[in-house]
Amino acid sequence: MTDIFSAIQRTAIRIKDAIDTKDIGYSQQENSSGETQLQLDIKCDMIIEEEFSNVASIHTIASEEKEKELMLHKEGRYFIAYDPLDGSSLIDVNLSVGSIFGIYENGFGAQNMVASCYVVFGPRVEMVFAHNKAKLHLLQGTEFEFVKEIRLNEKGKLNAPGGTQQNWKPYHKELVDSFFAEVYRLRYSGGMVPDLHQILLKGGGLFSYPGTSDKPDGKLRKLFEVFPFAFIFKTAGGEAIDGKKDLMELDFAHIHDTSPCFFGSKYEMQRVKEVYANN
Ligand code: FDP
Ligand code: ZN
Repeated sequence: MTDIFSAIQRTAIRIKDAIDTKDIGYSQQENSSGETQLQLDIKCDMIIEEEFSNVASIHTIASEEKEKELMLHKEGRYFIAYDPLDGSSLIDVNLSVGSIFGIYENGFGAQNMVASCYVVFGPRVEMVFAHNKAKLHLLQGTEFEFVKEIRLNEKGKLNAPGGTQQNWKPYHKELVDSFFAEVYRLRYSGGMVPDLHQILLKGGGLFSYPGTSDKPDGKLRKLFEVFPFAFIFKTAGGEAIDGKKDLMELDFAHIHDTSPCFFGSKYEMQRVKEVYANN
């Protein structure tokens, strides 16, 4: 796995450079979810594909920006699903974005996940890699230095509610409001990576992206976004559910499938389960 960890570090340094220097205009292409790709989305996808092509232990990759999976090395064991530039719609306003990597063994699927990683491109570049523990690293020059292990508290103070409020179910609105009534603070940038990174580093809270009337299965993608963060939250002592079930127990049918998702510390997840159990 060290070779994969090193390859991700190289991609992070190259993506950081691309964010700093490349044109951010729209391309003429759409990705599999029907979103118009930025030239930068395509560039970052290419960087990751290039770096992973040099790692013999990687069997197959699947990218949020590619329609289909791509086999790289027949003899490899690992299957990596990645979102090259999550939150790329925030690039033009200079908010933080990220890359997400789910590392699976012998095939994609939550049950096969063995490690997970994301990189946040903010004022500084940070990386969280979860295997047995969730560990924070900071880019200093050309090296990632270990900073600390991430552990969530039992209860947090932040509330990050995703999705269009008009399309929320009434009980979901009550759930979100119940945390504000307990003086949780609103924190939502619209970038999954920085929004979840904030909850992880501030000790806990709730990030929710529910099923809505227009998107019953939510927006966030299982293989590239939901499973990788579920693995990290669980490794850090938190929980990750779809409302009722542990996200890591979900199946997937297609690589671009989505799921409603809730991430946080134990206290908030207990409330989510209570509310969703009755609905
Ligand atoms: P984006 O479309 O900008 O890539 O990946 C999906 C995502 O961003 C997440 O990063 C983010 O959490 C979510 O969409 C935000 O969606 P809403 O605008 O519907 O809140
Ligand atoms: Zn994304």
